[in-house]
Amino acid sequence: MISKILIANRGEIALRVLRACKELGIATVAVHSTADSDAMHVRLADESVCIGPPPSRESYLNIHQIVAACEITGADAVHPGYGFLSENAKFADILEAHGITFIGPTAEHIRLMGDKITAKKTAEELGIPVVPGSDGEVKPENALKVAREIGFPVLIKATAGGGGRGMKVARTEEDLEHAVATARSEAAAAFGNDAVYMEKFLGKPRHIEIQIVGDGEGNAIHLGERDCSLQRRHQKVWEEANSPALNVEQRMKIGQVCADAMKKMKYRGAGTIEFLYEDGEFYFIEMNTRLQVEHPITEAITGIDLVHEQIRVASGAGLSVKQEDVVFSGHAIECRINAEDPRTFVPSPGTITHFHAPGGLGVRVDSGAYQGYRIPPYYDSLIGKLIVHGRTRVECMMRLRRVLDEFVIDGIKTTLPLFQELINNQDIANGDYDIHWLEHHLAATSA
Ligand code: MV4
Repeated sequence: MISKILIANRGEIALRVLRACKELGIATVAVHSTADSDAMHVRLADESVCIGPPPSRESYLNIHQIVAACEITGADAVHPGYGFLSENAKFADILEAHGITFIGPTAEHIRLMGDKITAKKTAEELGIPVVPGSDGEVKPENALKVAREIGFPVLIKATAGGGGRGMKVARTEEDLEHAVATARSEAAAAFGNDAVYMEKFLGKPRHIEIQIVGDGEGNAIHLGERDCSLQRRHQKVWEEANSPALNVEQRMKIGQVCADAMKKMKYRGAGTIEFLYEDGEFYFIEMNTRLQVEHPITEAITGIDLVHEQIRVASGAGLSVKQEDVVFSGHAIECRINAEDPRTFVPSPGTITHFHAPGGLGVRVDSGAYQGYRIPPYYDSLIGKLIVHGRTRVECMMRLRRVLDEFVIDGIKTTLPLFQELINNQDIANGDYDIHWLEHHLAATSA
């Protein structure tokens, strides 16, 4: 049984994890850089350890400091949150070597899914539909042959990439050589690994991801999908559960395919299987072996606390529910609130002079911000997540409109006005959007 969890993260997710630990009666250790000494999760934790100066590589990414903090406090488990070390297989290995439980998948599964070529091969072997593409790595000498077999346009992707990093489109044979060479050199520079692979380029897909949880012993469940198509430069802005594009049959079918795949690989912990969805077909692109930012909308429609499940599984207690116990109820939308200019998205750090979070039935605000809190300039600009639930999508949108007008954050610029615009847009009201919609909308309305 886990007795003390060190939360190796910051901001809203550190607070979110801390809340789950407290509900389970587990002691909490917060770690923070010198820039985060007055953060909410530090104030609420049972203990806190300063692990370094503001730069992430000297604090939240510093494995030695985090392990030392475990030794000092006697923490017997670490929750990595998302980002930072959450998908760092070496970190998972080092913790296990110190007898500290890593609340997440095995290092082996992190590595398997972190390499996008092995991830895709594994998905295909497990019966998950994938994007048509190369069988493994593509090199300059075989690129043209592979591209002709796939059919243009094609997308070149870095195997060590993910999240949109290191992708190049080739629309014709003339574009191909340059696209492959550029992708390889950028991948080598960004990831220290120049291996690339090729896929059929899908032009107008939605981004739909399936939440799964496994107990590491062959049981696994799915918790439905999230539609994350409203993105800007690969940063998700607005996410929904359910997807407006799916019906119940599609949801259950793709969910079961994913759950069965996770049973076969004896996956442990929470994971997200990412698809592109176009013309009624699902195409696997990546798997994330971590809790995701947008997990609260899945919690809203299922009533299941995903961090509770992660901690239960890590402590060997197994899943708290069986698939037949999972009930999907209603619709939820998450708006990511960033300390950024709502038009230019330029970061806007500074001190919050007024902070009034909205409330009422079906309203959740996950944020570590408070009146007088100073948003540091060193980390990503997410300051909170607004999650709204309704019995239907219409009711959810009505509630979201009211909540956006109630939310007060003064002293810094935030992206709240962007959502007040989106909530009144006809395409959004109709759920009629794909992965390019938001950038096209922003370009069309900024002119
Ligand atoms: C694609 C694609 C089109 N065709 N793969 C971007 C991040 C990573 N999740 C994979 N991504 C894409 N892969 C094929 N074969 C388009 C994207 C893509 C994208 C995907 C999801 C959400 C937003 C996106 C924005 C640009 C490109």
